[in-house]
Amino acid sequence: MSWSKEEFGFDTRAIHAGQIPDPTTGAIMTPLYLTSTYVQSAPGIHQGYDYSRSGNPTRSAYEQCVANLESARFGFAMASGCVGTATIVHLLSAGDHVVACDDMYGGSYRLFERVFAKQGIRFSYVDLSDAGNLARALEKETKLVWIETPSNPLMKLIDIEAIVKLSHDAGALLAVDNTFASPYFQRPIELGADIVLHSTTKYINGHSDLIGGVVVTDDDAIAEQLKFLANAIGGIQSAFDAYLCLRSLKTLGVRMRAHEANALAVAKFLEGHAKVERVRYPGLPSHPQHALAERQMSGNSGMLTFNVKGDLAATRRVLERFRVFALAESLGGVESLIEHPAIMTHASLPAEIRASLGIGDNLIRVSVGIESSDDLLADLDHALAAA
Ligand code: P1T
Repeated sequence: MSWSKEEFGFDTRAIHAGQIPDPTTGAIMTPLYLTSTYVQSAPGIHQGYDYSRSGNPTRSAYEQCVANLESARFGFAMASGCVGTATIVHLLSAGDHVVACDDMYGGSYRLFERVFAKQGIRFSYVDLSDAGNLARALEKETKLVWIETPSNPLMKLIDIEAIVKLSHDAGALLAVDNTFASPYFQRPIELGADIVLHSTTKYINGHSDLIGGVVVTDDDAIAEQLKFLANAIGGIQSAFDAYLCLRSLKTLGVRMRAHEANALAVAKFLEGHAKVERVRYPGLPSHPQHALAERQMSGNSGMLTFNVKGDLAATRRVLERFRVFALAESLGGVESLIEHPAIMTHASLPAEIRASLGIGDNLIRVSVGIESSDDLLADLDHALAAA
């Protein structure tokens, strides 16, 4: 059964796509195939699987489901978001050029600058929240445009359709890191993007109990190359973690609706708080790109940032006072997390770049979970009193 988006809604596909009752037992849930290899009836004659780096039935079911939710045909489950990013950049060769957005996960920047730049791939970092800046940054050698929208941590949005057009006119592929929105709220491939990346550590798994990534495409030729790279490099996700992600996908819609409702309540509360200087949440009319958010996404996740009125010491006092929010890196889990980008998730960005972007000492990033919203607001109020 194809579980097409024309015929079935997102929540139905999240529960059924890529999955069939086990043919040998009728088990309704996809079994966890803990096997490295598969018995062949004659050399080269097997049932579609020969070695679990190349393919595993649990991983395949999950890859089909997540690709379906991104409105695409091919998914490649990787051991982490970073391996997914690296596998995409391995599509390029020495001498190629990449234009990337200026605000992104610090680990992606580190991978580009400290691993791939050494291998002869050049990167330019540009504020692509103004698509016109892309036209000025494209070069003859530009083979890939890399965007993260909403961006980590500044919640900037990038107009995917505008960037698709400029990238394709220049002969470059567009890859979108869709981690912050999740496929529930944003599907870049429907807007013309070539490749989507997720750190599935975040919303897709949603329970903060594994590290994973997935690369999705609807293009046969790109899929062929990604399949080759996933197997050749071997950064694939374990069957057990693929099983957990497949299980988590079933509640993705339910969780995202709950994250959105809580995040909107938190964003409004913070915007009205005397100790808060600024809130960045695309779901608020005060977000400079609120209109783009409404056009490009069907809603907003649990991610937001705010600036405390005060210096680093005041911000530290706030961060150390939470009781429900946990002070921790990562995001997208059912539990609320809070963190300090300059010291934690974005410490790998050079200080002068952080300063020029606006990742300052009083910036706090919040991943709003799905606890009772009153408890979250009370916790914020209690912590902010220390500012
Ligand atoms: O941690 P890993 O699964 O390898 O994913 C990397 C990654 C890629 N893209 C985005 C947008 C991300 O946020 C991340 C990881 N981010 C964090 C750990 C964080 O706290 O921001």
